[in-house]
Amino acid sequence: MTAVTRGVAGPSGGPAPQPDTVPWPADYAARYRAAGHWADQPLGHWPRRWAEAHGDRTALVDGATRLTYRELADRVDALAGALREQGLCRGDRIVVQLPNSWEFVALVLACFRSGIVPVLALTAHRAHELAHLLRHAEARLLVVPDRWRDFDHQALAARIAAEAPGECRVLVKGEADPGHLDLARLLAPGPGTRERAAALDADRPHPDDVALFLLSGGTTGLPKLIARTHNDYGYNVRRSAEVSGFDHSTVFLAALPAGHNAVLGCPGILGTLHSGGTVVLVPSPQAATALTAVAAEGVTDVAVVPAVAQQWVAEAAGGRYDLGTLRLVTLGGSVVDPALARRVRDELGGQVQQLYGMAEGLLCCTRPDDPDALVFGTQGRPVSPDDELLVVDEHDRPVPLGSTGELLTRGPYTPRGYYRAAEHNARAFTPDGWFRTGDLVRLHPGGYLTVEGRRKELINRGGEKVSAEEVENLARLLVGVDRVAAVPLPDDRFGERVCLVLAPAGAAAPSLDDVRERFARHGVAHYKLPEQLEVLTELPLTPVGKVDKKAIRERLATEEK
Ligand code: OOB
Repeated sequence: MTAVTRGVAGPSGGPAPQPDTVPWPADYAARYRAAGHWADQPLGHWPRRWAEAHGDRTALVDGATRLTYRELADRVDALAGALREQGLCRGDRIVVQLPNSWEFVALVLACFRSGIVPVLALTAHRAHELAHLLRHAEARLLVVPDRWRDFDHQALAARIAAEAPGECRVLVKGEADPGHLDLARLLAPGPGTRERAAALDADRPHPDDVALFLLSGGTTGLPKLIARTHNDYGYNVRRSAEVSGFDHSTVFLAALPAGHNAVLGCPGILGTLHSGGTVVLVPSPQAATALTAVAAEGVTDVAVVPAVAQQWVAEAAGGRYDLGTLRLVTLGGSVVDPALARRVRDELGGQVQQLYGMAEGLLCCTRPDDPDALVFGTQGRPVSPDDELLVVDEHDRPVPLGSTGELLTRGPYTPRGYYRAAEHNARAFTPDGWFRTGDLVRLHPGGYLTVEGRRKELINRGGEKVSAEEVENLARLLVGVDRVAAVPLPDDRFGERVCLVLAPAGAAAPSLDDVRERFARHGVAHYKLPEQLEVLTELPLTPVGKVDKKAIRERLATEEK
């Protein structure tokens, strides 16, 4: 099993080994250290430090379970030690697929503490995605709930862990089957926890090591892994908490999946804990559940995608919930209609913050004291003074200020490449390290930006990103039609939905139900299943012979009218 390397240069004379990750160039790293962005501390010391500062305050609320900072730190130590005892080493990868729960938070922190690297999957993922993640990360452990929303995750995990290339065990939250590890047992502090914690202190990860892997929304076949280091993610968390005004009185509601960057660390769960506040975890963003939790726990801050905000506004109508404690409602992940953003402020209460970000790094947001024109009319400005933004045309030439172009970015928490993806990195990054976001934006005076569209081929379904290429590859494989295109179509509820376009060349076209059934049987996550099927005799082509998706979208749009 290879460890996650820091991309060091090869021995003199010999070819440099192919690094797993792409480091920041030394001059940039030096600058980020000198500016204090990179604290040069692994994140595993956080829970103990938080416990020293806020010991008896409530760190986490999950249903009837409430954990103080001290209890959280004890459980993190216990779990980190127990994972090491199971033979997991610093640099080993584990795939984590857990619903929002205090155990999820403790596990991520235990990974930071022990240098074991979590790959954050979604509970919606199924065999197709999980098998890929296990393979690509060469994971040694798959962490799942026993059952979740009527699905037997444990049985699926057993099957795909057995098919994984190396030895991969299964760790279960809930009732573990024989042969599987039991998360509750590993989390329980006991005799020996202290000694094991001391051993962890002696073998801490390096601050430039990978702390966690986030999944890219992805434009390619299968999700890429984004290696976030202790230094870079620590800054991401601290800085976003600072600009969002989080402090010890913050009560943050984690309603969207906690494995999403925005909920985990922008500032989200980690930013709240780092500020001494309280995190309330609910299993889903379902409006009644979430608003009940807001009222019951005195929630001050939430982060949601516009599609969820819309449901919350509808549910809150008539003043059914006491939402008077809300201070900041962060909207991000997909384009928000300014009219909805205003309704959020007027009907849920609190200030609105727009957040434009990506698992790849860059975060832009409006600030709590910004004037309405910026809060409702822009997606904010970068959180770090060292975020670099460049807006370019299709030939990578900078466009004039105020014109629309593709956003390229570099910065102290935007890694320079995906994990083990040299070929893709050559396309996704420029030779001098700019990440091509694929988003079309306009920059305004003062550094604020508006997102105008996108160049990349993905469908943004209520904040969940679906790669068009992935859907097309699946359609070719499972439907047996070569000429396919997946395009976004406008959707009232999710903003966009997945439309699959087929040109079956004489053969009979399958029905939408049939396609969905084949995708589901193949183990594809539900949110990627096509919601509309269009059959054409020919796919329109661009002058260079590529499928002309713009023409397809325009044609479908006129047909809808
Ligand atoms: C967040 O992260 P990802 O990695 O799921 O998706 C990133 C993409 C962006 O490139 C952009 O296309 C879109 O999602 N996006 C937005 C947006 N925020 C993200 N498009 C329009 N308006 C916005 N406010 O989605 C994410 C990660 C961290 C913080 C916030 C969002």
